[in-house]
Amino acid sequence: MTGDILKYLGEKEYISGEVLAQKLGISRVAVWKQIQRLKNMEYEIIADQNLGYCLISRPDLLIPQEVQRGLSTKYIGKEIFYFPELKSTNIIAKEKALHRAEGINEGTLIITERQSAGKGRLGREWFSPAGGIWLSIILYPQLPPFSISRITLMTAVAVVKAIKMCTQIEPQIKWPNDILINEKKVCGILTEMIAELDIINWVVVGIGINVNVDHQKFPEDIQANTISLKEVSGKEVLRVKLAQTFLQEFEKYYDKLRRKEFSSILKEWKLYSHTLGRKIRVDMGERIITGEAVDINEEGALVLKKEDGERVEIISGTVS
Ligand code: BT5
Repeated sequence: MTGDILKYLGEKEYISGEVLAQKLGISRVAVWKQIQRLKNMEYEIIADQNLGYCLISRPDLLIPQEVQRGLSTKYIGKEIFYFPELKSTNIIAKEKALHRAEGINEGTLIITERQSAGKGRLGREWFSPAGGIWLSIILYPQLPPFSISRITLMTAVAVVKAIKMCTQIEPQIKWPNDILINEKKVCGILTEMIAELDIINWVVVGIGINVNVDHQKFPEDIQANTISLKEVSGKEVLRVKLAQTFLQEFEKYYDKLRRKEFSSILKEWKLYSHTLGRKIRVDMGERIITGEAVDINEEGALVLKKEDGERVEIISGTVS
């Protein structure tokens, strides 16, 4: 309902309570109540006895009416479930993804202001205080299960592009799912899926970006390796704008992936790579391999050249 009133509330121009009431088909008292509700949501609105109401500024909250305002995507973010706080957007997204038949469509988003139990890979924690972008996207790609690595890689490219477009900062991608600025982690991606032998049932892509977060709020042991966009740019970054830009880029690259144009995405990925050409150590859980990162192949796997010259392809692991 507050979404409806926002359609008519002119930015920096007045509209009378009476006209608003007529347009919405509600009483003037009901209009007043809606205005109070918007003010509680940090919309700055002034009221003048003769002129009516005027919207002065909008909050930088990731609420659906703000994220969807001016969003030019075709299907990513058409449906948004917003929570001021929750455990993990990936948990909710995975529950929702099961309900495709009941109208949960490709591109549905779960967004929150903070997570109390944000998840990283392999059961690791993801710290998600207020000020970041913590969201998950539900996808139903008609692609074989191995494409999951490609989805993570294309998401990383979309994040880098969006950060570049909104802040002029150019981050780097550490294979497979970290975005770094000055060698410190600013964003992580968690891609989860359920698949059958040859087809994916659903994918949930979780993205966490430290936008206006103070990294000193993180536990001491990770402070030295983390950073936020605000800390790099020296000022707050508009989260709504960044989220919209990311969603637009995400849709563009996901469409390319579906059109089987992964090669061109991979080319861009390589431009932003932090990993290629370095001597690295990959922890794969049951074993650790060291060598030089020489390539990312067409399936999104990391190609490592060991000291004895043997080349190995690694599908998932933690690089250091
Ligand atoms: C990741 O895991 O990097 C995936 C993070 C995905 C987070 C998003 S937020 C929205 C969605 N909902 C969720 O519950 N999750 C997703 P991994 O590569 O395993 O890295 C985890 C490690 O990153 C931790 O062990 C910490 O060392 C570090 N870390 C935790 N929180 C961080 C933060 N906010 N910024 C930078 N590094 C962090």
